[in-house]
Amino acid sequence: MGRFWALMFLMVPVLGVGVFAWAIADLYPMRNHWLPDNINPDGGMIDELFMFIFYLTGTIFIGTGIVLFFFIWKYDAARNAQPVAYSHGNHTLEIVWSILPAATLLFIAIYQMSAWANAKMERPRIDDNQVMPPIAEVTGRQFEWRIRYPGPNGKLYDEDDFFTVNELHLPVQEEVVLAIKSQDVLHSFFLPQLRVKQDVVPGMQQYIWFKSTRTGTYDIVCAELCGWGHYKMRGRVIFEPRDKFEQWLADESAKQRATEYTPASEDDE
Ligand SMILES: [Cu+2]
Repeated sequence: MGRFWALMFLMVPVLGVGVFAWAIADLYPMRNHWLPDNINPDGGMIDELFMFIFYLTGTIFIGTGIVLFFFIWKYDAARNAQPVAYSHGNHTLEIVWSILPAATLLFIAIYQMSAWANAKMERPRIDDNQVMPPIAEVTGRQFEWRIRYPGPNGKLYDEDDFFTVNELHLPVQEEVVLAIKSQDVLHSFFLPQLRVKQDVVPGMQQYIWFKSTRTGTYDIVCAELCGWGHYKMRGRVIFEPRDKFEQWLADESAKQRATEYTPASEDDE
């Protein structure tokens, strides 16, 4: 019976690796289950890092799966008359299995530093070496993304700002900065096709930046379980050429101004 369970344990790495290989090969019925198209020039670095860690952990997973199988197979109680013996440990072995993971983690920490700096520390700068101001502000709240745009005066955070919900318009082929924050709980602002993901922490003002090389409509997803309606906290990001983007800004702002304006009736006087 013990050998049956040994084979069952072996199924975990076999099926686990099989499913991943199937998805990477993009075969039916696992079409489009692997990474979506990358439309950010800086996203390649993130993908490389992702694949490196994926293959590293994958190899360790396969190795430990095989070792586990071997021990369950070999030391099946039904086939071993000798009772279990306990050892008091092996110092050399303990040092080896402490140093190896520590060195691996240290290596990953150093290896990913430039990707981290690029994505999270070095905010793009404009001509006079000032940090690039945000083009819009995104606020996560249960359960939507509320987006604030500067109105006709081009300045964010004043009375002519206007708002959209779950619809983020941005210019294509240029670096953009977004201010992001949360109104209530932890959310995570995730743009899968741009390889951008940032936790949104209540009480913190954060900035993210990226560039799209492709026009079109892509997903905005919340990647942090934030309550019962987490599943529906999704939006669209629409990349369009600069002139179309500016046209949209003007139209949307005018539209919202028109609905906001309620003339005072003479009876109120
Ligand atoms: Cu959320």
